[in-house]
Amino acid sequence: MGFPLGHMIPRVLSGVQPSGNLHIGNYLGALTNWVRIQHDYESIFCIVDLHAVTVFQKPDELRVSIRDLAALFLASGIDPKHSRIVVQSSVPAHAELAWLLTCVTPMGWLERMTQFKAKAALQESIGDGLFQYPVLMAADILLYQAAIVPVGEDQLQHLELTRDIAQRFNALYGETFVMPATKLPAVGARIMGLDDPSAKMSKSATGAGHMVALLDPPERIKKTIMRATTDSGSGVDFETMGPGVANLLNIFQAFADWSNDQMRAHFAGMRYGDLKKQVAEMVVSKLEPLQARYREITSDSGYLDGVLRAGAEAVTPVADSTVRLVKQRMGLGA
Ligand code: AQP
Repeated sequence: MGFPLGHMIPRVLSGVQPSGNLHIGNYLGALTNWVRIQHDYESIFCIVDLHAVTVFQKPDELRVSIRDLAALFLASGIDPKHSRIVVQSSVPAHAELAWLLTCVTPMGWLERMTQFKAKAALQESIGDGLFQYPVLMAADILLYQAAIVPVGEDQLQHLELTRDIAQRFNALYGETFVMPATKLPAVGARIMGLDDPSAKMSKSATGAGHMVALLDPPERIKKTIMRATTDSGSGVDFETMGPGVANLLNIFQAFADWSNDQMRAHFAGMRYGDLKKQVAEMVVSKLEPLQARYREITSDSGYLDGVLRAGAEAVTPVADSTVRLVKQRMGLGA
């Protein structure tokens, strides 16, 4: 299936955790960007289940989430004839490289990670895996010598750390890793919670009106958006608008792919109720076909198995050769 990974053209790597319902933030911040650029590169998209278990996941639910996420990648437009869809835990080299990189990563670097601080604050007991999360992410990227990593804004700090780790390794042991560049989407890099536009939309948030999940039925999507927090104004004013209104406009623009001028011409002065209605209609119209494709894909479990098997088989030789090189550089092995 597809061409063998040969590194003739630069590689793209990105991933999503199967840690809950995928939302429009994940979709606009990551997936649509992946789909847009996938054919310009050798593309690898991971279901990062080893990241998901840095906080407790119910095993039966996790098993289902992994497959659901793979189906959502496909339904969003990832082309399995070209791109590789890989379940992280099915390629052992991810964990092996993560350990080797842990040994060159100062703890102080990890203590500065804002996502660790935010997630740790929500846990009663903090697992070491949560602390090491960014090193595993660095391993995911460096394992495939990825040149481009398309992510949302919340991952910028982790990408910076990945480059620091790669640089440190290269300085200690000689040139080994390609330096990965971050690729943010032009619009939609940070979608905020609909109930609280000061916090990013997040799978693990529990508020009822917080997010629109990709598989939410149309009525629910409309209800969530119609209830979204705005501000004390009544009509869209591009100069003075608060974060809630800006978030709704951002969501519309990212889905519609409109220019700033088009947005201003269309929405300036519009009443908040009408703005919400139009945002809801736009989101529903874009998610309905995705949901139909998702249902089709999940009705054929053999197809999904084949895609995941082909993905793991294609990337394993690349991953293994990087680990071999790293171990050789470090003086490990017989
Ligand atoms: N709100 C967001 N806006 C834009 N992009 C976002 N991403 C996440 N939230 C937003 C991007 O989605 C990709 C996958 O994210 P992830 O599942 O690996 O982890 P996350 O960033 O921690 O996402 P969540 O939704 O907040 O999940 P939980 O609650 O499980 O931690 C990344 O490219 C990310 O930038």
